[in-house]
Amino acid sequence: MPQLGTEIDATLQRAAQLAGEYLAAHHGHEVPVARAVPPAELTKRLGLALPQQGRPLSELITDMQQVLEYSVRTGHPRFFNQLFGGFDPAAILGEWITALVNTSMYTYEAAPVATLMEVELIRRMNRMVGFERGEGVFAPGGSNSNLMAALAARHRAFPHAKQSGHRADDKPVFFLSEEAHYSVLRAGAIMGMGLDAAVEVACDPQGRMRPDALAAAIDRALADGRTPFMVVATAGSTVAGAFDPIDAIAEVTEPHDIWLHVDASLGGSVMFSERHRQLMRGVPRAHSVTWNPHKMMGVPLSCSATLMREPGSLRATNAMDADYLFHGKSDACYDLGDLSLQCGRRVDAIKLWFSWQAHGHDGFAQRVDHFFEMSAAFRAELEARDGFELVREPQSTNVCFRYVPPQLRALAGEARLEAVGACTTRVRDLLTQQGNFLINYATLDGAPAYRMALLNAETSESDTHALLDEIEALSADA
Ligand code: ABU
Repeated sequence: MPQLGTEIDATLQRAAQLAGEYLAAHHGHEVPVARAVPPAELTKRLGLALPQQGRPLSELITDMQQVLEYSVRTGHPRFFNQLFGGFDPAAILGEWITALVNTSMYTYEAAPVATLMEVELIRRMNRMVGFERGEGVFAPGGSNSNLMAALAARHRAFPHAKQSGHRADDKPVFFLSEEAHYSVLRAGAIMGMGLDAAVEVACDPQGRMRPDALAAAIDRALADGRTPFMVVATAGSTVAGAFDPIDAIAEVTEPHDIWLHVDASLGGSVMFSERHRQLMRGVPRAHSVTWNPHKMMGVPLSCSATLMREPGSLRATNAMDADYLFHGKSDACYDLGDLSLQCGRRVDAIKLWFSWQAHGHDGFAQRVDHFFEMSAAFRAELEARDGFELVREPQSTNVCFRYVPPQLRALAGEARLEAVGACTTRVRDLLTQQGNFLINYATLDGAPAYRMALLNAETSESDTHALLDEIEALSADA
């Protein structure tokens, strides 16, 4: 056993020092974003075998150094690959405290402080989306929150399903845009109604669900004897960052009394911004919202709020009243376990609470505005350079584009699209091998396009210009 106050102190102090050096190194661009080492080679270098006998705590500092060396530096200013990036010292402090107090979110008695923090955060986030009486919990990610919303929607339409499953005449059907996150589709499979229960609705050229196409799809489903029970609007789509028109969609769903869920995993944070919250106009008309503080708010993964307009929805859907845990008082509003899909549930509230204390509402608003400004500046830079083409008119923090190098500019039509798409994936592979930038791509309108995610507060304009310089250089031979 390590001696309290000696080995633990010394090891944690050394770990804190290394953490500081780690963050400073990528902040100063002294290190690559990632080292692209194939799995077999990395396995060899890491020496992953598990020992029979334990090792001294102080020795694990070497292991920590290895983890830091070979992990992708998602806090690096040139990490653009996912819908998160950067680092937040206050949230990291909260995460460290979370591990230190190590508890589970099912009962107030096991997690009094974290429960009260979660209740306060959920209350605030609910108010921000216009759910004055709402309820909610944190979930392990946006996919899980979307599933919870789908289960609540299903429970409202088919309450018998919880006890006895679906009946032959239920014929459930739900609707999502063709650019919605795959977790929404998958919810149909998980709920046992199958992927065929999902209808993908056409989008406009910016990637927003078309309300007229939704209305037509609902009419067709009703004519076929199916029961529409949920429409999922997306606020900040995964690839294009598009915001579906929630108000117009609610105009379609309300006459049919269909549950409206808003997957605002990416976009929920626009509610901080006076300038940009209009993108979510109509959200108080939704029944549920998914909102990920681990995206635009920069809180470490995972942190996803599942918000419900009507109190009681989650408990009615998920409660099992396990006596051994809740002791007959599972309706106590501070025992959150019966609201969630998990039993043991990690604490995600503390890191967000700490981050909110450090930034305040106004700090988050500035952060969101800053990302939108970076996105506008990046768009302008693409326009100013020869050969760069926007694939979608950006609506938020994602900018999707292709680069047409001089040698491909004479091509036209399908041949051009195919050649430029192939060049995009080759150059992206080269960028990943080099490790100085990490940027993702996705197929849009028939060919791969770069997806620039501007969600990293460490990134400066010179980082984004350096990326474009590198794409130009690598495309010359690709
Ligand atoms: N779960 C959606 C986010 C995926 C991404 O970071 O690209």
